[in-house]
Amino acid sequence: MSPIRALIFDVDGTLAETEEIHRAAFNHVFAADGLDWRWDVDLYRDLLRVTGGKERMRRYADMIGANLDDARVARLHAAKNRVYGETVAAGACALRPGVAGLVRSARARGLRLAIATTTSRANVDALLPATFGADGPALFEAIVCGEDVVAKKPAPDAYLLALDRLGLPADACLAFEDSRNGLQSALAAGLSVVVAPSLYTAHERFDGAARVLTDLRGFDPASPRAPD
Ligand code: XBP
Ligand code: MG
Repeated sequence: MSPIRALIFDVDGTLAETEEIHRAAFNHVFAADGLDWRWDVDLYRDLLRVTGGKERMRRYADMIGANLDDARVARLHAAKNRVYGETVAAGACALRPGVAGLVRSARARGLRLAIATTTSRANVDALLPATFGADGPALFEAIVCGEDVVAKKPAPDAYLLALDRLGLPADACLAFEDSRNGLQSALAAGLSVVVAPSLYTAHERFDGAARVLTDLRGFDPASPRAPD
């Protein structure tokens, strides 16, 4: 196995517990747009099997037999992301335990950092400075978002594009994920994957992960696999 040269992070649920903020923002814009939709925690857990906010709304409309045209999906999604961005910028979200330490220590050791997410770029642009500080975006040399790929997770596209932008083979990188969809995406791109399940993914199965951890506190990228 090659030495690890880069760490590639998922965003939602991995860097921070953002999904409750997404859910609240969805519910806010549904009400503001005159829809009587309300996604509670149990329903949202189920809907999170569909990655991407637009795709999630379309799936829900299909589930309940509602007609939601593309223009309305786009409008609701943009409004949801605005509410999400404002909420995150106001300081509503912190990094998960261990993330700041891992990112800073990796940088200090010369490891390169990237992001592979299916969320929208606007959401990443809001989250990184609000959580890491003003230099947050500059910490990551490649940031692949939902708009950058044809197929969202669990397809490998986001990770393959991140590897391409880093110019590194999969066996020189480690992926960090919180969900089964994300794990499958990273595995399909040939990566070793460390999973720290989040609020919405604790019930999922993570077959194939190199490690499944409560959180990233104390994680050493030089020893990604659990001792035998
Ligand atoms: C998680 C997702 C995203 C967010 C919302 O992405 O599935 O869809 O819930 O994002 P990841 P958008 O864990 O890969 O970061 O509404 O911007 O699509
Ligand atoms: Mg995630």
